Amino acid sequence: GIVASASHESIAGTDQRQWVLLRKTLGAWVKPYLEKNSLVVAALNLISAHDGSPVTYDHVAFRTFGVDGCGIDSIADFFMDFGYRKREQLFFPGKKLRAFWYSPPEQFLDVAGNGVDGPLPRIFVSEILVEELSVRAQEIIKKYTGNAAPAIKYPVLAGVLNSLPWPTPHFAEYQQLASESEYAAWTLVNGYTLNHLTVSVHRLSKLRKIEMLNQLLLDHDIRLNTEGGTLKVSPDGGLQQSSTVADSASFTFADGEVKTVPASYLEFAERLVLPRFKNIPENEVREWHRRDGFEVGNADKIFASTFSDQTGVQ
Ligand code: OOG
Ligand code: NI
Repeated sequence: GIVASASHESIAGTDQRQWVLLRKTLGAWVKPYLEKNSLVVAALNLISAHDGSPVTYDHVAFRTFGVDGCGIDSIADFFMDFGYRKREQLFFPGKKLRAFWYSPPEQFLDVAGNGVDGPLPRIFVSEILVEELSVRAQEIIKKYTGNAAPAIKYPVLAGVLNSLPWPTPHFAEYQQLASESEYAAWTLVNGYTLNHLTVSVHRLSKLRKIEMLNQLLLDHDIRLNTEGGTLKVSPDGGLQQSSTVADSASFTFADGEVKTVPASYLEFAERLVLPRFKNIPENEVREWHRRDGFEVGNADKIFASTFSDQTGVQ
């Protein structure tokens, strides 16, 4: 009796610590992202100033190279170990990309709290299909992914400490990659840093409709990604997304060249109540009553948030 209950208690205790560590890790990932991306901070401050509700996150996203153990699983394993569940694959043949999304432990879908202390975000991880790129691009990528040891065993550390897991690249290689895939070029100089955070729009109060939020941002000169139109709407209408254009950062390449490269961006997602739950009173609607998941057609356009024709930085 005593032994059994003691061991049961200690398991429950371990469980608690697990969620604290997960939240602190997410918080540590957000910190350098906010330090590097002043446009994101400006957008978040604007939202806070115009809306009384806590700002919470729908999802966070990462980019990876699908080769040498540096792909989707390198980052997803951490979240799976901490209770996340692997969900659908999304495929982008034109961009030579694929992605998976991961859902958080269900008990944390609707908890109260601000930022990473609120509802746990979904995780979206993509990878570039390296073997489908040109021989030259593959050579460049593999030169770095092949030299990512020992850091590649600890991608979470590289991410939260904002430190590239591979050697500093040369500018000519970066340029060469960018001419073939701006996604690959971004990943080469940003590694496991957060690609974007996404504000959960329907959990806001005054700004809980995404068209109102977009207008507020535009009125304050915060530029939004216009690829395929500012508002991205899934065919079923239930998932509506928009995003800022990426910030830029100064990067010192291995050959000493200092250049401006794209950094990260902020996204916004409104999930509408599913048709079968449309009669539920508004104050009883929970996250699981809403459109879940992602949408290839939306995502395809959101990727462009870091591309030069959106950022205006060559
Ligand atoms: C991810 C773009 C897709 C979404 O929510 O569909 C996306 C990226 O830019 O790496 O974020
Ligand atoms: Ni996203």
